[in-house]
Amino acid sequence: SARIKDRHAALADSLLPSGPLKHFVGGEWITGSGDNTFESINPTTGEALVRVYEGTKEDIDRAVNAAWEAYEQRWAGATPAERQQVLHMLADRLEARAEDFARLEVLDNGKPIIEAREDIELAVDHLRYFAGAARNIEGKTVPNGELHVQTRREPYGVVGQIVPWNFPLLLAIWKLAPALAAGNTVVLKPAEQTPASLLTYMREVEDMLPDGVVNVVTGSGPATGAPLVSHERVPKVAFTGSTEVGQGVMKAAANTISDITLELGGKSPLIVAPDAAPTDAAEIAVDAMFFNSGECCSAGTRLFVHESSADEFVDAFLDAIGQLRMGDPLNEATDIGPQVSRTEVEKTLHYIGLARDSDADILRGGGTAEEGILAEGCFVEPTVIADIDADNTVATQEIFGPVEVLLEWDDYDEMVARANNVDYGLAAGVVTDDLSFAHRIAADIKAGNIWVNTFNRLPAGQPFGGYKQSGIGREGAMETLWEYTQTKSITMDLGENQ
Ligand code: TXE
Repeated sequence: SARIKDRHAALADSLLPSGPLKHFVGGEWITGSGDNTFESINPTTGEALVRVYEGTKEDIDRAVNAAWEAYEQRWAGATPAERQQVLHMLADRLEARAEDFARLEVLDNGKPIIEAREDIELAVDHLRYFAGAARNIEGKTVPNGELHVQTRREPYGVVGQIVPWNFPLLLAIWKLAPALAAGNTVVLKPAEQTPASLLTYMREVEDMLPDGVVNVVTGSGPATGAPLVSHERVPKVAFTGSTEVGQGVMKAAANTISDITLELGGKSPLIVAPDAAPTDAAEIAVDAMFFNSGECCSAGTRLFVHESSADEFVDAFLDAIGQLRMGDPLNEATDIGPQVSRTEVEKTLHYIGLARDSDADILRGGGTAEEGILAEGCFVEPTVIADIDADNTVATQEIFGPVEVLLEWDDYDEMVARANNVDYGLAAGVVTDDLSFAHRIAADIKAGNIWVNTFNRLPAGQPFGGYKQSGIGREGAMETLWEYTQTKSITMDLGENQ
C-alpha cells in the first residue's frame, strides 16, 4: 500500500506543478477574483492530487467577455480551413503526449490505465473528425418562384460548457471540438473532482489557440457552473451531468431563451436473447456494466436474461466477473479501479443497502474492498443484484457505480414494456444472432443508442444522446455541428421577370 502511494505521488510530481492550478482566461493564467481554492483527490490513495481555484461570478463574466472579444476579433473571421488546421494541431499535441494524459486521468479519476488510453485515443479522433467537419458547414437554396431563399449556418458566438468527471478530458474535447469547428468560442467548466487533465492540456496547447477562443474556469457547480449557464451573454449551453442538475440548467437557460444540449443520466437495458451463447453474452454484459468501474452514463445496468438460459448465463456472468482484477489503476492488468470519490462510494452503498432492505439477492459483491491500499481508496466490489422488482428504486434509478440488476424475461412484449418503463432512454443493447430479433429490439426500445452484440462503443461520427429524461441533442457527429450553429434564411425577391 505504501508502495502504491509512492508510485502515485511520484507520477503526480512529474506531471503536475506544486502550486494551485489557475483558470485559463483570455489566454492568461489567472487566480481569479476570489481566494478560495479546493483539492481534487486521487481516489486510489485518498490523498490530495492537485489544488484549484474556485471561480466566481466575476471570473465567469471576465471569461465570457474574453470569449466574445475573441469571437468578434479573431474566431468569427477565421476561415473553415483555418479552424480545421487549429483542430488538427490540437489533435497532434494531444496524441504526442497521449500517455501523460492517460496517466493524469488515472490519477484524478481512478480509471484503469488501459481504459484511460482509449479515452485519449478517442479524444484525438474526435478532434480530427471535427477538423474535417469544419469544412462541411453549408447552407442551401430553396426554389420558390420569384422568391429566392438561401440559408446560412452561423455560430452562436460564445458557448458555455459544463463537463462531469467520468471521462474528464474526452468529454471536454467532445464539447470543445464541434463548438470550435462551428466557429464559436467557449467558456468551459470542468468537474471539481477532475480538473487536472484539461488544465494541463490547455497549458500544452495555449500557444496554438488565439487568446480567448477557449477559456477554462474551475470551481463547483453552484459557485462557478450556475453563473455560466444562466449568463445573459451565453446564448448556447451544453451540459453533461445528472438529470437533476440538467433540469436546473434548462430552467436557467429559459431566462434568456438560450439553446441547450443536455447529456444526462441513464438506466440502460441489455437484453440477452434466448439464442445468445452464454459465455459470449456474459462477456458483453460484463463490459456493458463494469467498463469505467460502472461510472458511465450509458452503462448496461439492467440485464434482461431469457428464462430458458438464465441459469447457464448467470454462471458464466458471475465467472466472468470473478476474473476482473480490481486494484491499482496504474497497473496494466487492472480492470476495475476506484470510484471517483467518497461521495460516489456512499451513493452506491446506499443503493446496495436499499436492495438488501427489499430482500433482494446479492449474488456477488455488495461492499467496499477492504485490504491494504484498497481500504483507503474509493473501491466498491462489482456487485450483482437479483430477485428484485423491476419497479424497485434500485432497478429504476441511476446508481453510477458497479452495480448490476439482473432481471429475467419470458414474454417479448412484457420485457419491452419493462425495459422502457424508466424515466431514462439513453442506450440499450441486445445480444443475439437472430437479425430480426435485433431489429425488433432496436425499433421497440425508446433510447438514443442501440448496440447489437457490443456495448458502450462510441466512434466519432455516431450521434450520441438520449430519449426522455436522458437529454436533448446529439454529440459526436455531424449533426452536433447543427447544435452549435443557428440557421439564418435570406429571402430575396427576384422580381416578376426572373
Ligand atoms: O453530478 P452533477 P455529480 C450522475 C451520476 C452521479 C450523479 C452525481 O448519477 O452519481 O450524477 O454526480 C456541474 N449549475 N452523473 O454531483 O452535479 C458540476 O460542477 C451548473 C451522470 O458530480 O450533475 C459538474 O461539472 N453546473 C453524468 C457537472 O455539473 C453545475 C456524469 C456534473 O455534476 C451545477 C456525472 C449547477 N447548478 C454525474 N451543479 C453522465 N451523464 O455521465 C453542478 N454542476
